[in-house]
Amino acid sequence: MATETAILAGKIGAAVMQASMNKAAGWWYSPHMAAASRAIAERIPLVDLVLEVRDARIPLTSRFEPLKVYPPSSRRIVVLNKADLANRSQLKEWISYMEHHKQICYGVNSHNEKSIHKFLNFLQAQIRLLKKLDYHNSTTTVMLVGIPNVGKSVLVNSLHKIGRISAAEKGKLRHATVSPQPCETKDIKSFKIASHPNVYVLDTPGVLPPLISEVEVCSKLALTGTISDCLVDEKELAQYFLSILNSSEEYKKWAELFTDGEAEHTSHSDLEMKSKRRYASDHTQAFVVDDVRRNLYEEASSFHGRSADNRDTMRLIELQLEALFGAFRVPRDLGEDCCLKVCRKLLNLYRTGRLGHYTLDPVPNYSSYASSFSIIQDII
Ligand SMILES: Nc1nc2c(ncn2[C@@H]2O[C@H](COP(=O)(O)OP(=O)(O)OP(=O)(O)O)[C@@H](O)[C@H]2O)c(=O)[nH]1
Ligand SMILES: [Mg+2]
Repeated sequence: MATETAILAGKIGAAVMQASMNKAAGWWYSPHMAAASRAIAERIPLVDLVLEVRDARIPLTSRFEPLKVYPPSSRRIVVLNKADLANRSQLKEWISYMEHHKQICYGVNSHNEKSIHKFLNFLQAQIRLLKKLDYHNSTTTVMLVGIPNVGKSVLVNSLHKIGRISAAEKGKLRHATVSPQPCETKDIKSFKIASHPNVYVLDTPGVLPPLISEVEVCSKLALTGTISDCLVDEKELAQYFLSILNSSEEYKKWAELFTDGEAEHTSHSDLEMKSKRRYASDHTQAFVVDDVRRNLYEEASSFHGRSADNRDTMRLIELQLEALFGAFRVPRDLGEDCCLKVCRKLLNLYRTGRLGHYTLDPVPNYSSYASSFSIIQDII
């Protein structure tokens, strides 16, 4: 990890750890989370299949601690959700790594119908294998577990929608509550995803470990949105993202979009100009995203500082944040608030996949880990 990335991760991680120790504030391991944890533990031995939903960007950091005591088995599937946000080749490597260690693993994008269709077929094949001769006469219960905000409820909704349609169920479509904020689901709820034979999935509240002792784990959870932004300094979080972006290859892919600044100077139709004026403050508009990419690319590629010098790389990050005021059309007269606005918009674009695909957990080296059972147990 580059030095400035490590320094920022350390600062953010320390703030999260501090907040996690202040139990009275209720930010961490709230009473509802403790109750959910007990309810999930009671149900694990009773359900047919457990889907451990993890965030594909952090396949290791987002593991669900309570499952650590169970060895890999055909009753447990690790689902790497938000596959659309992760680096594609590293996702493949992570899946091979898990399979190499006998852990069933599947990458999915819960917002994509085709991906859900494939996953549903895979799930039913696993259930058939599990139930064998009993398959046609039995009802199957599948429980989704995981840390907050990994997409359990979106996955449940998508499976319920597609499963219900393909099973020609006439019942009313139900919805699990979904939110970009963590800790939205408060109760365990059941949804039907197949008929003849019946398959039900249980959506559960996200549960974090009562204590996390590694700062890097905390900072990755904060960046991916697993824990609330109010626990950390959002400017530091935005800087942390920029340090990851600058040390990756992702921004270099934007070069072809902006050859010789053409994108800026091409003439636009009246309609286009009107639309640009109307939606100027909406940072999710394609033309704003393009401006953001161009500014980040131009600052990073024209920067002549020493990448090994922490002060130089922090200067680049400051230049990029400065340039983003214009790209996001944020006026500078709001003082501290305008900087916060820029940082929030930047984090939102990163978290919705508009600024590249990053896998923050490196895939372990097969050979060096193969002999260490305790380390593999920690990962799987
Ligand atoms: N890009 C992308 N976003 C996703 C995907 N799945 C979920 N999300 C987004 O992630 C956020 C959290 O989704 P939820 O389904 O509420 O997460 P959860 O695990 O149920 O969260 P808790 O109930 O708080 O534990 C929402 O903004 C979703 O739109 C996915 O596959 N890809
Ligand atoms: Mg939920």
